[in-house]
Amino acid sequence: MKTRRLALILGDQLSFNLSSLQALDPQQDAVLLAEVLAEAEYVPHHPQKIALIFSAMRHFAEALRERGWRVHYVKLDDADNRGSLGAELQHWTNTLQASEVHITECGEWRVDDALQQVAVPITWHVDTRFVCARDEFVRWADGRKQLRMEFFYREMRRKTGLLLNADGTPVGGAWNFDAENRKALPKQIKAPMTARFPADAITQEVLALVGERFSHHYGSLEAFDYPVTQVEAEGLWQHFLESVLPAFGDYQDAMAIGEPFLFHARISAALNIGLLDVRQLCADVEAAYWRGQVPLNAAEGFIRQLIGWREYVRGIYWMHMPEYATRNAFGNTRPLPAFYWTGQTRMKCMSQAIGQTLEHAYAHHIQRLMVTGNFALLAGIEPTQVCDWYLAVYMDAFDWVELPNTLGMVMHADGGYLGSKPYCASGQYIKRMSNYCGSCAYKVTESVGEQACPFNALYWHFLMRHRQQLSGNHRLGMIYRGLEKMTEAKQQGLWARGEQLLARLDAGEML
Ligand code: DLZ
Ligand code: SF4
Repeated sequence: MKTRRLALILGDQLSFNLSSLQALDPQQDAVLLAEVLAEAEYVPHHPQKIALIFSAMRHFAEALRERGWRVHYVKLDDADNRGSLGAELQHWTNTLQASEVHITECGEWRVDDALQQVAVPITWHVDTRFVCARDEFVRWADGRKQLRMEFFYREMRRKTGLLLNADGTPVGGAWNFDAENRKALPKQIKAPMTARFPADAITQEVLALVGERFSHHYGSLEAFDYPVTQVEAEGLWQHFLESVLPAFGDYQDAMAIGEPFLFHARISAALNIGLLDVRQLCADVEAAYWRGQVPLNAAEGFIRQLIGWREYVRGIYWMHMPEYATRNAFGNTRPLPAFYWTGQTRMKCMSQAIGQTLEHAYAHHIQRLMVTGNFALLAGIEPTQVCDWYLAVYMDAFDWVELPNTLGMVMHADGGYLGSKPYCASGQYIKRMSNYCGSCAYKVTESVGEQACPFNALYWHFLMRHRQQLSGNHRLGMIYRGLEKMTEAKQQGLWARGEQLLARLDAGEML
């Protein structure tokens, strides 16, 4: 039978309610999914990330078949695999003599651009899995000189009705309870067990394939235990809701040696590839709050990440790509240190954050922002190299979410467009939020000298070298006043130690 219409479903579009699927008819139309080398290799993705995407794609294809769809599935090791999404789309459109091609808008500008080059007419569908459509965000941003997440978030709260009183005011009398989310982990508190999902036959086959083909990428496959179907992802989510969420609000910024997950949900990868639905997650968290199972700071903080920050960065991404990716407000040129790929550094915080990243393709928000990200910011690493690293090593990293977070929030390379101040911090912050410093080779209480924590001098060096750009920022005013009050000798000492550390990085030395 001749195919009337063909839907191409990408590796991060594994949702049964996907808009392109809804436009088609399982009785007559067909679906295409393709594992291709171009997508697996354009950055050296962590093997667990490739395994997750391939396994979830294969499970999704099976589930579609069970629902009566005609599915054409291209495996990476098929003899005639054409290597790229564009080439597969062209081939299958011709072979099936498809009269129309339907695609839900891509998550990545690069993929969107590549598919636009294919000589087939494409009907694009809005990605309704997001609360805020791309054009709706542009309308919201239009005419605003500076965008702020907080105002966008309030719009989204009003739009969804989440955590609102009957009169439209926010529950608890405030929109945002961020100040209550900053507790360090007390010694006696243990992180709950994480939910693990053993590999079935499909996942085992994928793990073997990925192990064989991508062993040259950094990161290990061994600990792969991630949900690969909607049902499993729902299991991970329910585990979080019941056992973890109540403490999430208090300890979401905390870090501890040997504790890669703490009170984090670990659902971001499942959510970003479409196995979970953002509206459902928010509804569940709100219901848990109304039932009295979770405190307001935990519920609000969680919902803010989903309908606030997550949608906000996506809006910014699509409004400013591809130009956004080239921004480099500090003019950084330093290459990414080799230890980002190996974790071999004497800085305990960095070796812990990078080590668990290699083991699990996961680190939580504060590890990414205030440890590996903070170091890259202070050390003046070239932003695109930092972005490519984050995109490669994290299981949940897709360009629309990773790029604004890394380039804008971590590196402040957009000059403060996305966030109002750079998230620069000395070792003191890491000491407060973790137990890393106690067993570090460096002394967090010292800023100069061989034993001194590198974050300390690099922090002041960063502030000194960008004084012109940053001293007018009112959120850094107090810090710059502190700097002015230091003696000339102290400033010179910090500068010299900073220069020494940067020279070591330039010489390829391990810190
Ligand atoms: C990240 C990724 C990988 C590793 N492999 C594939 C693939 O084989 N096929 C596919 O359709 N998508 C893959 N992806 C996701 C895309 O690279 C891209 O990041 C998303 O589709 C966002 O547009
Ligand atoms: Fe990190 Fe400095 Fe603490 Fe060591 S002393 S763990 S380098 S913050």
